[in-house]
Amino acid sequence: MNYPESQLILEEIKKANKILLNCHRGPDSDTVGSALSMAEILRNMGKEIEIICPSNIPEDLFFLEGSKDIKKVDFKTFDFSAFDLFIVMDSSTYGMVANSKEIDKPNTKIIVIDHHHTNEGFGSINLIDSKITSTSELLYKIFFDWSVTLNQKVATCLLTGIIGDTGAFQYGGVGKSTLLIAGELIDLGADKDEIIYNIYRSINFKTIKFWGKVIEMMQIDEKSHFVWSAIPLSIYEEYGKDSSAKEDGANLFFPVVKNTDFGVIMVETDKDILSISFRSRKDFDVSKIAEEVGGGGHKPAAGAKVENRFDEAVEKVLSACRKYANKKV
Ligand SMILES: [Mn+2]
Repeated sequence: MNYPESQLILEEIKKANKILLNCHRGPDSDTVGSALSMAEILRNMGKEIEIICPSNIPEDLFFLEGSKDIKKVDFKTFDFSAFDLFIVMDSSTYGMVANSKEIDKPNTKIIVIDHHHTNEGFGSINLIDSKITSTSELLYKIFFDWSVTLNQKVATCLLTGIIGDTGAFQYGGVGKSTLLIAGELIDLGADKDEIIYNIYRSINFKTIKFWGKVIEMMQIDEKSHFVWSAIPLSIYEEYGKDSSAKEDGANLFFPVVKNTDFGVIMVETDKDILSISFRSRKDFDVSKIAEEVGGGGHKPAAGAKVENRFDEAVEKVLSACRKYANKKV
């Protein structure tokens, strides 16, 4: 048994008929892989499942079966009453689930399964393991506790989540356990090459050009040892408004610059809404800065959303960066 909570969660699932699952705002491979694998396991148990998300699913994940059926909903108006249970995965706050801090949790019973160390434990059962590199890896361990068989579809979704959240096994925290689980998933039929091809080698030309702009506008703060780039809405729109361009660009260019501790990319994704990704180069904990501006995440990678006029929001983020950079957290 990996986790005592596994059984408690299974008991709640057995009691429920209609179960709701989520993908968090700005969905990534881990949240989509988690939701789709859980959906498959629960459907095989005879449950009726719906997956909801406040944002569009990125096209590079459409190779995952069922990804196009994930419903984009407005959490303000969505009717939760038809569901017996809401399993929330890979989301550290309810704001990350609903895409707004202003929206209250529904009355439906919530189970939280996550790996963010900033998770607020907002469910009635919370299984949070912040030592695990991805929620998909955590689910592998839960499914093991449940003694369920993983088919090829489940294996593919879980490996996609693991590869996405570890940057193809690059990030700190990846060790024997993650690699052994990845090996098991490949044995179960997950196609590593297909996953890599879809996630890392299927980039829109316009997005590449957007990254060119991001790099051109990148600045280095030599005193506080970080790089940053702030992209206004006009440029984001000019280059096609690709919803995953910021996250992917953050992974590629912001944790790699010599003589820095971290990098920050800020993109105005809608008028006066600044979406921010922080990436650490080595041991620096960027989740502290993200929390300072109302976000959260992990030590090597974190994010936030600041609603303010573009230049004011950028200034707010930069001053938080300088505050923590000088503290040497
Ligand atoms: Mn994750």
